[in-house]
Amino acid sequence: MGDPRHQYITPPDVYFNRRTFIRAGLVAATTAGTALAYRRLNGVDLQAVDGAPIPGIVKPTGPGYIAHGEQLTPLESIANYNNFYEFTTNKDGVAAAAAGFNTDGWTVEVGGLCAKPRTFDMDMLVRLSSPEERIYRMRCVEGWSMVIPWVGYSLSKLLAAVEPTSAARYVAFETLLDPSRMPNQSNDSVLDWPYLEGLRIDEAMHPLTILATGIYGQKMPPQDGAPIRLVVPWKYGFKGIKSIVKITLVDKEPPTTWNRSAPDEYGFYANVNPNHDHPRWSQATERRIGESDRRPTLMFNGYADQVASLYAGMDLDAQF
Ligand SMILES: Nc1nc2c(c(=O)[nH]1)N[C@H]1C(S)=C(S)[C@@H](COP(=O)(O)O)O[C@H]1N2
Ligand SMILES: [Mo]
Repeated sequence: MGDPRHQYITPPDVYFNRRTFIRAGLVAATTAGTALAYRRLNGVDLQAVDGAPIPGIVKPTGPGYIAHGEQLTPLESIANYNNFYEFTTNKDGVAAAAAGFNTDGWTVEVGGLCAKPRTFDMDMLVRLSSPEERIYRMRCVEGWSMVIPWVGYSLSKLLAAVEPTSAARYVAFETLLDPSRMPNQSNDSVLDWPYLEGLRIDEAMHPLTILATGIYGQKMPPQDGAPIRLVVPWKYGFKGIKSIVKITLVDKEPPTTWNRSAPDEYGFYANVNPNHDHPRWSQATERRIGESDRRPTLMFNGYADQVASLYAGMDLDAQF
C-alpha cells in the first residue's frame, strides 16, 4: 500500500458521485456509423463516435457469446468513460486525449513458442476470421460494469495460425510503447510501460476470449483500444489489454502490469469473484453504467458455466 501509484485507481464511491455517470445511461444508443454532434452532458464533453462500419459481421450463438436479457450500455457511455492510462488517468478525458490516435501501418508481432511466428498487419488480422458480434458484460475491478457489443473473433483462431508448440503454456500481450502517440507514457510515475498482460494457454484458447477490432458494428474507437484489443469477459477489465502490438507464446507465467504495480491488490488470474474483496473495497456488488442501484456481482462475471472448469482444483480466493 506504500506505492503512490495506487491512487490512480479511485475507490468506487468517489467516482460514482461524479458528473458523467448518473446521466450517462440516459443517452440513447446510437446506430453504427451515425455521425454524432459533439455533445455536452453534465458539463462533460462527449466525443462523437463515428467509426467506419465493419462489413460482414456474423452472429454466432456459442455459449456465453450473447449476454441475453441485458440492456446494452450506450455507445456514448462506452466511448466516454474509459480506463486507458497511456492517455490519461481521468476516465472522462480519455476520449479527447486519444482522439486522432494514429494506427496507420499497425502490426501485431506473434511469436515465441510456436512453429510459424509471424507479423500480422491489420488487413491480415481482419481477414483471418469473420468478424463476430459478442455481447459481453464487462466488470472493472473498480466496481462498475457495462454491457458491450464487441466485434471480433476468438483469439484461438490467431493462435492456431502460428501453431503453438507443446511447450507454450502462457500467452503474453503487450501494448504499443510510443510516448509521441500515447502522451501519458512520458509520465513514468503512472505505470511501468508498456502495459503488459497475460493468460494461461487454456484461458487464451477458450472461445469466449476474443480479439476485438470494433464495438457497435464499427471500428474500435481509439479510447477503447484501437485498432485491436483483448476481451476476456469472465475476468476484471484490466486483463483486456488495449492497442496490442505483440503476442508471445511463453512457458512461464508472464509479468502483468497491475500485478507488478500492486501485487497484493491485482493478481495474475483476476477472475471476477464477488467473494474475494479488493483490499480497499468490496467486490460483492457493482454499478452498471446508467443504473442507479448497485447490483450483485456474479461469480466469473456470470460466465461460470463456460469457464469454471478451467479452474477445477484451484483455490479461487488464493488466485485473485
Ligand atoms: N493498454 C491498456 N489497456 C487497458 C487499460 C489501460 O490503462 N491500458 N485499462 C484496462 C482497464 S482497467 C479496463 S476496465 C478496460 C477498460 O476498457 P474500456 O475503456 O474500453 O471500457 O481496459 C483495460 N485495458
Ligand atoms: Mo478496470
